[in-house]
Amino acid sequence: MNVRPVRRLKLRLLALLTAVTATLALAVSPLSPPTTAVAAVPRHRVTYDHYSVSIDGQRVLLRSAEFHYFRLPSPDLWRDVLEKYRSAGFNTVSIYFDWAYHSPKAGVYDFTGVRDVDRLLTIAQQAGLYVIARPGPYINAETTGGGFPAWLKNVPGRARTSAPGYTAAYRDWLGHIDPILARHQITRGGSVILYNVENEYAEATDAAYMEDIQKKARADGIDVPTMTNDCCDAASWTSTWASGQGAVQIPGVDDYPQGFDCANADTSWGPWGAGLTERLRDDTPVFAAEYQGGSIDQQNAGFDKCRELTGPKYMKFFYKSNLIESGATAFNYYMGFGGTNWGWLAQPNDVYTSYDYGSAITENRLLSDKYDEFKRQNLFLASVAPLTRTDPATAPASSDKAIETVARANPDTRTQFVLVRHSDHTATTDDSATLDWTTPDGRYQVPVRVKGRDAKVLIAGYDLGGQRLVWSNSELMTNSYTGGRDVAVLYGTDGTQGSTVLRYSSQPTVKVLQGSVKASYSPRPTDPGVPPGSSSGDLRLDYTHSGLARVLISGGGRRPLLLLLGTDAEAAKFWQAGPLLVRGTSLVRSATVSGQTAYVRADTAKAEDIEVFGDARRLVVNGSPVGTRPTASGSLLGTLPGPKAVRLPALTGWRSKAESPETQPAFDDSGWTAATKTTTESPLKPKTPTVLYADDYGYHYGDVWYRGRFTGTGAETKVSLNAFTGKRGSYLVWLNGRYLGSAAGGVEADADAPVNPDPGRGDFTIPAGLVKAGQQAVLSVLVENQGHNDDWIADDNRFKQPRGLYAVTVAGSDAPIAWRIQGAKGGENLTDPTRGPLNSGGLYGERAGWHLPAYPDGTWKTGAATEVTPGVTWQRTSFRLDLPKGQDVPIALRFGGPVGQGYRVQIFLNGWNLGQYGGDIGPQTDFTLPAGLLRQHGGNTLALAIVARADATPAPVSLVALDNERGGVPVSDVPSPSFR
Ligand code: IPT
Repeated sequence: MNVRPVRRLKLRLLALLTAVTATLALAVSPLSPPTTAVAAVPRHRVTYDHYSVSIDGQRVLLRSAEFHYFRLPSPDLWRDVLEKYRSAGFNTVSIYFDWAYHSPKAGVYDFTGVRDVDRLLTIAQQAGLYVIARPGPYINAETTGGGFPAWLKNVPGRARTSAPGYTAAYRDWLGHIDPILARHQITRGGSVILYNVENEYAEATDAAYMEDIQKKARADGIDVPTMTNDCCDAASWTSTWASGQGAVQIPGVDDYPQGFDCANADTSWGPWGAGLTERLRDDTPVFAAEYQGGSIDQQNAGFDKCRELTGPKYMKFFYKSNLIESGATAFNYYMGFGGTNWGWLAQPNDVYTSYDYGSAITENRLLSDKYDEFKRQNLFLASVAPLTRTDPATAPASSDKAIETVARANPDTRTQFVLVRHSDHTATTDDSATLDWTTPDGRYQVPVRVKGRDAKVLIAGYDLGGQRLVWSNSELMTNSYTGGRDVAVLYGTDGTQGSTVLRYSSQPTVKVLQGSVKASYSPRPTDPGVPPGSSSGDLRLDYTHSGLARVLISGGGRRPLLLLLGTDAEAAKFWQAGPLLVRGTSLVRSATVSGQTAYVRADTAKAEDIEVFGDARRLVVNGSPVGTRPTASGSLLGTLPGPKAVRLPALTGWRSKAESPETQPAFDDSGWTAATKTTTESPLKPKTPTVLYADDYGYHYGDVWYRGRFTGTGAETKVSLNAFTGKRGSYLVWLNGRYLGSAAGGVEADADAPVNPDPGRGDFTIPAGLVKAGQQAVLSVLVENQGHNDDWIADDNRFKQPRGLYAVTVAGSDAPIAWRIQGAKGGENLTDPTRGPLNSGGLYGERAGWHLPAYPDGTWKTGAATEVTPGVTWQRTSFRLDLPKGQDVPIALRFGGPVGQGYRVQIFLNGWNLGQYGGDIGPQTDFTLPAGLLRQHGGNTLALAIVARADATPAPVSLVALDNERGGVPVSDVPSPSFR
């Protein structure tokens, strides 16, 4: 993201479950549900109108969250996360496809292993999710180059326009990705339902380009509707692609009402606006193409602060307000799970290694309180079909001006949805009011209370299965017909009063099974349509939201209803899985019923109860029969075991070795690339006689070494350098083997104003006598390329900012300097295609395979590197894990103490670069070691490359288990080639 276009108002604000007796013969149940024969692939049709998207003519409310496979390099874990999405009530996942992740070199593409997006799309479908496919070509997403491969910096023509060079390049990308997406479209039996064209494309407004992406997509077989995400609100951006040349079928809008100031999470409240998704066309649904689900951490506050910034209070107020005020029926929350900027995936100006994003599902795949809130809201949206077609309606008057209401109604069912919130949207007070509510079933005085920052969506006139819900001041979470009865979960703020009114044709029988609930029945002979003398009337239940109350209602002319009335926390214990409602466990992944056996897949962090509501008499969880007893609620109650305790090994047996031989004058660099080019595609022209930009020589990611030879005059006093590294980067300088020091690298030279002449200037004093007259001197410079700028505003000045040396002068000499450059071994011709282009750079150890498993480090010094000197020092060890099978134990590498200063550490697990630690980089001390890359049952190799700018004592590291769940998904080891 770019912070520069301050003229845009909103963007200006950026700166800112008892022991159980088994009663049933368990032996009769098989341990897995019977599999059904594979049917012919069904094909479906996606349409849309003013109200919603429809699939095969059925309106569907799209509940999506964003997921980046490229930030989780372990395909089996894609299933874990996507199942967690589904269990939170999402029915859709939105996925960016990152061009840079797949293409090391123009014309070269890889869709295998961790890059197997065909497998990803199959898993998404198996998890029961529709897919919004977002292949760019530009994606932003705080990923290096905004998804553009760095080789594109060498392609002439402005990126994100119809310039011929760029056009040929993006058409090649789309030519590779589109056919994969096409065969996974819902129209061909897959689950891709929408195709996102470009990303927040506003600044270049090249309509022919927008049109061509769509033409290309159609030619490649894309037949689902096209869409786009317009940045941030229709009023401030020049183009929405809602009409005219380049228009998409369903234009959408991005909204980030909380902005990104995680450091001020406790005080931020909507600095970027009300977060109301605009209607861009009358014949398409209102689409929240990206709606803030977390935040980047621009202040290095740590992602827990970002989770707080975008926590349940924010979600309740902003998400519910947007639902009712804007009438949107398609929501994509960015992000549901953020993941990891492993390797050189980060766009360094906005993010560090972790892309946790303060999401509902943490980087280590744990479920947060935000996950509970998504579940409460999503299950509501999923249960109540009338929400897919609503118009603004007259809202009930509030007796107290501190509380306001906003309403929508479904024109067919007349079901009403009333938003209740503080009139002062920032208020944190506790207020009560009475609503004078004319519902479809009569006029009522409804008590409401808003305690602190909150918002509620109340419902009236709703056919809840076989029931008639007249109104409730509790919020509905879910309702379903299961086990021969309607079952509904309603909830409200702990300690607040709750009332629910249901309509019957005669007085029903009410049994309070748990909790304290008062029931009263009042006939309503005067209701319209009710014959005089009839006893049709209202059953009113009054209670306090406290723990969980259970009420069974039967008779009254309707099928039985079980009402479960709880607090927010009690509601969050429920899972709607397939034909079952389940209470308890840390996660219910899926459920089926076959015969009278319920097959449930669930995770447990401790031994706890599981309660299952549905047509089942026996229970099998994770393939094991569970003893249960029937309850008065008609459910089955059993107890599940927790996980076995896990002990992680201590990291011992270290060996270390310093390298940086490149600093020595006699080092043989004859195999390096001579930096002799005199032209570059970068709009920023170098201040050196030959181009020294790393990308121009095919060295795109990670560290780059330079060696420059010149003949000494003996009068040299100072060397002045300038290098671009991206934010968080430095460069280190040696002359004739002597370390001269380091400087912070430049991020970019200003694109609009005259070029910043000193983006990353460093001046280094040359000690007298170091350079001798007439003798050859050798400058050695290690430049840390932290990743590439994005192209948010379609500005080559920004995207094509170089990495590497930009200016070099030696005071006291005008002798020509002959430069050689060395980055990742092989450059664009990958030597390690398994791990891909972003895994490793040009450190000596990386070029020599020191990061790889089985590298022979037997001659290295024993012990960890406790003291390092400027330059690069490696330490390696190996450890074995044998974690209990059928458990999910997310493990991280933890650096002890405060974040280390003056050095950074590149972390390699089994050869995979899992991030960078250090004070220059960010606040992060825990680094995710994802299962799959981490061999859970076998040997692992850990290699740390320490790049020190000064003498330093590196922080000690240890393995930590961040959770322990019985359950999870099976995870196989990701192939990790060894040193050969
Ligand atoms: C929006 C981008 O579309 C998305 O790719 C990501 O960068 C997100 O921002 C921030 O994480 S742009 C919007 C915030 C201006």
